[in-house]
Amino acid sequence: MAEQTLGLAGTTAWPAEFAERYRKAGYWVGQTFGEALREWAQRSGEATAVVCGERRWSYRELDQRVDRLAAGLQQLGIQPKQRVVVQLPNCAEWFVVCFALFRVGAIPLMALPAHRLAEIGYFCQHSEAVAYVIADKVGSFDYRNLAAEVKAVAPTLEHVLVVGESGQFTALADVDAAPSQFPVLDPAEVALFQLSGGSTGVPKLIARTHDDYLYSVRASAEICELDASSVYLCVLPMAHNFPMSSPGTLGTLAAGGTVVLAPQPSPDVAFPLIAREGVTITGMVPPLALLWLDAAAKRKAELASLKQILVGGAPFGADTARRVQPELGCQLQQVYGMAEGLVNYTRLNDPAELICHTQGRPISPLDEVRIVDDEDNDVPLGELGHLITRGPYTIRGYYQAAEHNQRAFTSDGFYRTGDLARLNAAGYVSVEGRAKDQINRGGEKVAAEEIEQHLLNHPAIHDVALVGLPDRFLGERTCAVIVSNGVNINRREVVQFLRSRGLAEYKLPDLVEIVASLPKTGVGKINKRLLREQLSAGSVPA
Ligand code: OOB
Repeated sequence: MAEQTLGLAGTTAWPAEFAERYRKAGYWVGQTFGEALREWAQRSGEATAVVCGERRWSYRELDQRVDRLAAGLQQLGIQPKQRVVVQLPNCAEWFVVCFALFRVGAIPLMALPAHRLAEIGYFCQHSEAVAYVIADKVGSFDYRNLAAEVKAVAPTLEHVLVVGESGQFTALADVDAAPSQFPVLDPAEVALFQLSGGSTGVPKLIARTHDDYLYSVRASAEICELDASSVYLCVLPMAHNFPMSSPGTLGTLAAGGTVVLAPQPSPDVAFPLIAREGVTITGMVPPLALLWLDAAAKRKAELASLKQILVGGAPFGADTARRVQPELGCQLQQVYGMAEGLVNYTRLNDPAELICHTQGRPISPLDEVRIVDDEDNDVPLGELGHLITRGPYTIRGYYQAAEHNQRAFTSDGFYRTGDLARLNAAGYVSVEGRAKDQINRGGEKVAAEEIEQHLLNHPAIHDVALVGLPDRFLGERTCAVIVSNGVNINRREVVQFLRSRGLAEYKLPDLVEIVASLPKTGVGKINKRLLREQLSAGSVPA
């Protein structure tokens, strides 16, 4: 059977019978994000939608700003289905940019502030982006310099739009026009690109539709019991799927609540914001939760308004999970999700046992979660295996990646998460490991192969394996195990080399080990399991 595609070439659609099922169940409601914001503005008009520093925008004001920018983008010549890479720190403009793109039918690609030339250059090339949106500077890093480098490698890029001082580029503030006619869009079409944590040489792009993403947003808001009185503090980078949609900033707006943007996640910045704005809910990765727990010992009073905190993105130990309620004074919700789709939550009224020991159950009654063995056979209930899934907001294929999709999805459309997990009789998931070649560095995903391929370009490196080693704070940290060409090489040089290739800082190896040889499997692949064991035991042949 010919594979169905969405309107955008290189995307994979749900088979018609599944799409019909998701519509019939009332999950795909046939609304675009542009229309959704209009509805929220009509409903919540003067209520505060976004707080960013001293700025407070009502829903009406946000909607009006989006209209003006959308009209300005149309005047620039931005067309439906064109791709735009958006790389902004946590700021109110991010909403205006994304929703304006939604309204004109252009497709934002959700880049993270940490990305550099290697990543952004690739995103622009692979998505054939026509525009790139940045902030002028964050701390000492000048994104305009990065944009100049990106322009040189991305021939399709026509516009660089800058929040702040534009330098040689176009100021976002100048992209402004009186609201006009916006195109009628198909909600079943691609709304945005999320990024895969990946396990291969290059990051994969995840095309999410208006129908599927809005469903996950609304359903998440419901599960987390958000309403107009909810105040969500966004401490993680806002373009990431977790703080964006699980339930995140979009879930909060869908519920009529208020989003407060934190420029940084540290207790010194976040706690005073919680006290000032009466924050009721936030979401974070486990290392940050540890920091907050430690800080709360002396500053619990500042957290008085906090009702719940979502923790996910990486394993959160049961012992730490148990500390949340007594030490932060709020309910914990564990979240196990992925940018590809499937998100699980523990529910607010679940027993402590489930909240501390599982990563929750899926959002949707139509999420299909299976635990299988190496041959894709279902394992008995409660046994450990590979988690595969399909459902109303889980993609059926990565963008423009036909070959990789053969491996990443089963022939009947289940996404292979690469996670090892078990299910209980109530459908709750416990994530216990990983089969994919990825390191989860406190929630930040590092694809081993991507870093290895860069390192193999170094003249002193003969062979290399990137592995994760246990870390008390991050859960795992990265170690590049190198067989040299007889020339000395140390961590400083390795890091410098990867930086010069434009890699994001979080991908730079925490440790470098030089060894005489790497253990191999029977078929000659590097045996990473054995290597990790040898490293832990200090028994690698040096
Ligand atoms: C979230 O999304 P991604 O795309 O950055 O990473 C997904 C991967 C999962 O396949 C799993 O390996 C890991 O991150 N993961 C967890 C976890 N949550 C995610 N591993 C253990 N325990 C957890 N609770 O990380 C993400 C997306 C939406 C909501 C929450 C997290």
